[in-house]
Amino acid sequence: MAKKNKKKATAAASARPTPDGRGPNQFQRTYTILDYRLEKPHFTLRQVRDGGTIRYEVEGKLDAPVPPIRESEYLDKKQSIEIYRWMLLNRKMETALENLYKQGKVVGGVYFGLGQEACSCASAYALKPDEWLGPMIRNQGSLLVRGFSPRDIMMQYMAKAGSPTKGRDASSHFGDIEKRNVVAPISTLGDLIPVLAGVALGARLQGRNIAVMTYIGDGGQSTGVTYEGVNFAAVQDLGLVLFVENNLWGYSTPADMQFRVKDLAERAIAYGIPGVIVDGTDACQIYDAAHGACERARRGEGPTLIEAKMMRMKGHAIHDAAEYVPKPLFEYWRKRDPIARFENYLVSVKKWLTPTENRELVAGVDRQLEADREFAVNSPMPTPESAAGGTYCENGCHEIRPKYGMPKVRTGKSLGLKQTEAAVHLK
Ligand SMILES: Cc1ncc(C[n+]2csc(CCOP(=O)(O)OP(=O)(O)O)c2C)c(N)n1
Ligand SMILES: [Mg+2]
Repeated sequence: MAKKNKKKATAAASARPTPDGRGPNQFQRTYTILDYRLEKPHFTLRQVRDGGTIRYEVEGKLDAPVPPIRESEYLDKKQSIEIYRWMLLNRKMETALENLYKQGKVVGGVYFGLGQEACSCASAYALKPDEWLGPMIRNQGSLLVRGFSPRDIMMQYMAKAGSPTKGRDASSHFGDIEKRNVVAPISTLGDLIPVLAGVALGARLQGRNIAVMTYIGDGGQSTGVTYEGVNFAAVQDLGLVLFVENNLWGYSTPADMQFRVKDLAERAIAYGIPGVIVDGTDACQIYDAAHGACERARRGEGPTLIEAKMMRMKGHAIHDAAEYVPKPLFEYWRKRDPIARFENYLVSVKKWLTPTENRELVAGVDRQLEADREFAVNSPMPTPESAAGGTYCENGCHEIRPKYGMPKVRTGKSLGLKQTEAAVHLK
């Protein structure tokens, strides 16, 4: 008997792949990461110590030709033009905010999503109105898509009485749980992920599978709560659509010094969920990946992790001139500007917009922004006495009702799950 076992063990051992990789490979595991990109940028960032100073150098193929926009499997002409308009509004609103800051009208800092407009706008565009979004600071475009106006965001940065937080916060910490289904950004990186997973669980308990979308950066994805949140969503098959925005920098630390995996989408393998890579400067790729992930969420099949590769084209916030970023890296990504490329796609490739229609569209965005800027600048600051109100309600006049109420589902039947699975899902 012992002899027989020994033989088996030897057979198993000899079946292992040999270190040179030529041995039998039935133990070899292979996983697929869907990669939508038409270009795979290849460069590395190195930290160089130069006497007492530290700088970064970029090495790689920086003169590669700019790839075309990948045709969407889902977006039609009208939808594509709408996304393009959101992206323009996003960019031009941030330019207006920068000017307001320089005029001393902004209280606090300003954060920009320059170069990331396609990621913010085309992702949020894939959600249905009754689904949920949890944006981060660079996703001001997502806020616009969900129904906040540029004047809301401008008033917020100027801490005006009419701003979403009525002047109590001068940054991005606002949402709307009543109408727009937007969870306010949480500064502690990663914390939005379990919150959004919880929103999906809440909907599940009402008998519905919905898509919930949030974002995390290349720096923030290393936090423990990111792991906990995604893992929870994975085991419960919750419809979390997580965009990992790999913009190559977390503050002044390059992505190459943040993690050891080649692509952050590989993290999905360890969670046991699908991982997708997209070019974060291509609105069609962003939308298609988001749409696929949302549909999967709606079918109750669980979360998806989408890594969007792009570049933070400004510093961390307005105070940061990003001088540590090697200039050739900016030049490389400037050629991949998401708006210029999408404009070229719509006007020259698809011919969905004539040059005149495009000019009119851009002028319309400018007009809207000018009106909103005027409104925001001329709107009043909060009165000092208002600071004492609105935080705690003592009269019972601000009852916050749960949006979904008590659980309606006791089994997962309505979700098409087997009873045994239902028990797990509703635990
Ligand atoms: C848990 C946690 N650690 C540190 C910070 C401070 N912090 C705020 S933004 C930031 C950099 C984030 O980089 P990344 O996640 O790549 O996002 P990006 O700013 O590039 O969009 C850091 C370290 C924080 N807010 N939360
Ligand atoms: Mg980053």
